[in-house]
Amino acid sequence: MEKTLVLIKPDAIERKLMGEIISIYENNNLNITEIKLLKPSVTIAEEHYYEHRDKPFFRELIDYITRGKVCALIIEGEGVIETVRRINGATDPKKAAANTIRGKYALSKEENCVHASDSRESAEREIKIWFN
Ligand code: FUP
Repeated sequence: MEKTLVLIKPDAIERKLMGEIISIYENNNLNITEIKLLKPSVTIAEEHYYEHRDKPFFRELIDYITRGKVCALIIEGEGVIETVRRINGATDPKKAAANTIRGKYALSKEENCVHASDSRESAEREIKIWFN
């Protein structure tokens, strides 16, 4: 069965949106099979965002994701990688549809509430990082 790694990121936790965001996944009939709340270490954050290591925004991205608690979820189901990315919406809330999580709640393309794996390969890699 297909799995994806979702993160509810610090800006959303700080604004008490964790329950609301989890409800959105559940209301879409998705199955959450693992969940944990943690303050990520810099090591975990750097591993997670490895593909962005050479980008100009990398340090800020690591500071942001490690500044508070993150809720990590595994969601399972057929086609779940694509479904969750559709529910999350575009990276930049200015481009995200109004009925998506980022369209409703993201503050900016940096503080954009949620992460979800973008392929089976990244899901497998990211699940190992967050749930060893
Ligand atoms: P996504 O797959 O939608 O989470 O987006 P990306 O993999 O392109 O980007 C991952 C994270 O990098 C975003 F969630 C926020 C951050 N980012 C920035 O901080 N600045 C940018 O210009 C682009 C992305």
